Amino acid sequence: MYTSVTRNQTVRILFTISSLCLSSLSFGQAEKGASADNTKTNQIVIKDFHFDPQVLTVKSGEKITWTNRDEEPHTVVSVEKQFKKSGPLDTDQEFTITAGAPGTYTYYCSVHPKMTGTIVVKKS
Ligand SMILES: [Cu+2]
Repeated sequence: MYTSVTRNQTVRILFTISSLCLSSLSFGQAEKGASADNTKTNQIVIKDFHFDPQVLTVKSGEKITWTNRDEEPHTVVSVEKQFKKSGPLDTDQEFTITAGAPGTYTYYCSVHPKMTGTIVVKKS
């Protein structure tokens, strides 16, 4: 008898929790839709001598921000000088560009030229 009551309560609590989750989920989506201002920022993290993600696909006009999470300084330099290069980024320092014309942009770190990454810009 006691166990069945407890189980009923557990079911009710689980149901309450799941409906709370559902309502916060739909609220989050509504909020996201309201703040559609076309200035999406795409993040690239520099960690352990790697650009992550290695290949990033963005739309023309979007922002791209690199953040250095290494203790070493790194730079972001376009192989074909298609965008402005960064200065040496210290730990936790950021560098931001705005994606230009559609195309494929490869870049590297001038301090460690084996570090490379690619940005694919699509039409917005
Ligand atoms: Cu580097």
